[in-house]
Amino acid sequence: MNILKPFASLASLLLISPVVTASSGKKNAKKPNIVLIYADDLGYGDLECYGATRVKTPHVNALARQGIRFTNAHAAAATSTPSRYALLTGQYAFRKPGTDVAAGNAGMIIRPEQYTMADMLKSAGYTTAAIGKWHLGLGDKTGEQDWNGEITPALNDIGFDYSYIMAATADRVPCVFVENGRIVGLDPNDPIEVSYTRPFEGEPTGKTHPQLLYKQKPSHGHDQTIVNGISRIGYMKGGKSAWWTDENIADSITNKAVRFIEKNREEPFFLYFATNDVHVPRVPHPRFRGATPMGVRGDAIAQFDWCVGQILATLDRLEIADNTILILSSDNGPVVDDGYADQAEELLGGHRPGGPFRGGKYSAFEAGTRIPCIVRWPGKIKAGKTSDALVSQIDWFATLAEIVGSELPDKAAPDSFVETDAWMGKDKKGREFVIEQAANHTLSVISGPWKYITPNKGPRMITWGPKIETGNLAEPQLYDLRKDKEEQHNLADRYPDKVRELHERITSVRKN
Ligand code: NG6
Ligand code: CA
Repeated sequence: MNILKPFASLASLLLISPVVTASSGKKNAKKPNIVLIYADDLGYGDLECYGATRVKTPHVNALARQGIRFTNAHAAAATSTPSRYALLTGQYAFRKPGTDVAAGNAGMIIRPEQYTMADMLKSAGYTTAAIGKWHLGLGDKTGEQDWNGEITPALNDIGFDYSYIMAATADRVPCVFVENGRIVGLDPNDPIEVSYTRPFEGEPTGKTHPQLLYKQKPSHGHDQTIVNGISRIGYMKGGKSAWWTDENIADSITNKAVRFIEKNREEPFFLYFATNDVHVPRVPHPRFRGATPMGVRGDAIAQFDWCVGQILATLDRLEIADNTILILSSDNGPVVDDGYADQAEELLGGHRPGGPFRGGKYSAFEAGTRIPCIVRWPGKIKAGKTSDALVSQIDWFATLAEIVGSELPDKAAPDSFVETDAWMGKDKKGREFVIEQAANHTLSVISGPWKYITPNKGPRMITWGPKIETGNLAEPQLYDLRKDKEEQHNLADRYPDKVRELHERITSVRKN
């Protein structure tokens, strides 16, 4: 593991092949494009190339055949906001208050003065875009955005030249797309209002008008403003011409992504493409309905695979696939019932969204943060590799910085290490340790075969809806993941020294 901060090292310069650009005729190091495909709530076991049999994912499978597929890769946290925060800033979310699952009207969590992955790539000459799910807040202060005008600060203040985003999640208002800080398709005669504190008078909600829920009903929570026959979290009024149609979200964001790639084909670009799939409410386009025997959750995976296929086809068509690093992963582990009665549970039929791992989204157990991760870079990364190296999304920042030869300012991406050798398949071990953050902020650490979960007094099962084991226990937990992937045998009593060592590791990371 290289813990040095990246600089334009010889290694990184060698990674970038010299080409002659048509326009200048000068010899130039043409930097690789970077496309980061980030799924939502997609579990370790949800893809065919990770063992799923009840859903076909041909495009992701192809990607895995052409690149390196990691079996020991981790998101920094078991929910979206902290995980994305860590990915884009290279700083653990537990260092920053206010990084828990954000409301749809949360103020921007990454502040303009922070140095993000997008800033880093922009300063290295990239044109940058964020398309899809955002969930890291917008505007200066929670609840004080100007939804009818320009929302500022927005993504252009943290390094993204272009953005086309959902403010939070599909189950949270406002249910609109925001393009470069402005709601798309808003009619000035029907201004939009958003609140997370009080309902708007006269506006039906899932609670007051359950008969209006013709598309999906909540199983827990999600009983506020109704959009498209589905009730959501939060209240919204007006702005009807701008409301999205859930069935079209995948198409809308994929079209924008394809257009961004087409437009920037000549110069290096960075595309952060964060899908809504497979988060709730799962409402795949009708052409994916019935694609799997698993109902909407399976069909949403098929739809996700289609999105991946569109991106791959675009890169091929424009003949830039060879000079594009494509990274595919998920923000946290899977959940089956996350608040809508969509039959995901009834139709699983033996499918294990978390693969062999225990727990799920929100959880300190492995399925919470052990996620699929594939990196493809034709000609640089050997095709068809599988790696057990311990890797984490927290390192993508520093790794990409090294690859593009970008020098990081002081204090930027403080928790991010260079993992280029693991990506290239040369380093088979990976990180010394990986820190995982559960929804209740319980920290765990993996080091070699060991996984340690810090003691905490929370309940064993989530109490507010999803049927997921939290991983909480008042005593320390120590598992040997090499022999006991499923975290069944707590060895803490047998190896007190290991427990102490790993606990200290967490304490020292926290302090630094
Ligand atoms: C929970 C929501 C869940 C999901 C999650 C965030 C309820 C009852 N449940 O609070 O549906 O939105 O937050 O998911 O409101 S995440 O993947 O964006 O982190
Ligand atoms: Ca998520």
